[in-house]
Amino acid sequence: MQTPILIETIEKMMTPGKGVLAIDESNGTADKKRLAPIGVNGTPENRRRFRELFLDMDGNETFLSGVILYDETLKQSNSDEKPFVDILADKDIVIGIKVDEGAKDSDEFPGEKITAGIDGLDERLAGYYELGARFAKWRAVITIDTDSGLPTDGAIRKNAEILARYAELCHKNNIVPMIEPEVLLQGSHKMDIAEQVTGRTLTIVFEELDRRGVDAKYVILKTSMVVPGDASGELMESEKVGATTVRMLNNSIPQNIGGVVFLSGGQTSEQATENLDAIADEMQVQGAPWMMTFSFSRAIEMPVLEAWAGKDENVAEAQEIYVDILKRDAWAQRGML
Ligand code: 5MM
Repeated sequence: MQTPILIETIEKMMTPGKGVLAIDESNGTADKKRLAPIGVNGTPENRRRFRELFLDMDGNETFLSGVILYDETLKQSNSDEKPFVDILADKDIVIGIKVDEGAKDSDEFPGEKITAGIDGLDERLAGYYELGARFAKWRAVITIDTDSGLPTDGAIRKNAEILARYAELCHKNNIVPMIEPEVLLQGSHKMDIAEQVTGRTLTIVFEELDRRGVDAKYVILKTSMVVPGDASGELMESEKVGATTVRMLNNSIPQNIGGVVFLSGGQTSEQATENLDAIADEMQVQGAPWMMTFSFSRAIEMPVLEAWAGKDENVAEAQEIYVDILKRDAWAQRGML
């Protein structure tokens, strides 16, 4: 493990006023959740056009410090046959790669999911480093269902053990691990439950990282904000989201963590931006030794994709919307909305 490489990656990724675009949807998610809703067929070429819209736009480097790609995209090019990785390298945007192979239904923990993809990961990481990736992302999924007693500590622990092993392999390959134990916002739980579950999950994840000797200083946490379940009937108030999220993080993560980035989790673009801004404000109020920024997928992509609708003549208008969202997220990252 060469710590100067990891430090350089983290410093670039956590540059104030910039964030990380998560455009790492696996083919199934890209086809069903991104392209189908705008009436576009899921083909390799249409996925390439979707990625081009976001990756090959003049000026996106003003607001993006990094992007997370999917394997297919890492090997694709723009319409002029310039590889996306070269476009990103020219802009000094750090390249990340999703390396998990999806959250699968667990036999051991009914109703819960365990993320697959550890087999052969060491070799895959070495190959991705050669292709230019400097960070890698692994997503575990934690479901809240209080009626069924979910999540169980057993499933959280199992996912945490796997996250720790993945992080260890990343460091071995000089790649910064972006660990993403996503606590889903889907459900009827109130915000206090979301705070408890997210805090418990992060505590267990960092216990397992520590047990494996993974130094949190060289790790980026990708986490959910603390928000009420989408079927809870509880109003989402940005100030409360900011205060609760910062409190939860201060209680659950190591002070020396490399950085914290937030997923949007199904919030609207506006909600995610406002909540990010409230978190930045609250970090000043409560004090927070860690750096944070955004790593949204849906909250950046969906309005842009709707404007694009798969038509070349809509690219300019869609990219105007894109840059506007990035600009607002970059302001929100500094609490300047
Ligand atoms: C939770 O999903 C991650 C963040 O996206 P949102 O901001 O929309 O919540 C995202 O990086 C996710 O991991 C990718 O979209 C890949 O998803 P799949 O379902 O293909 O693993």
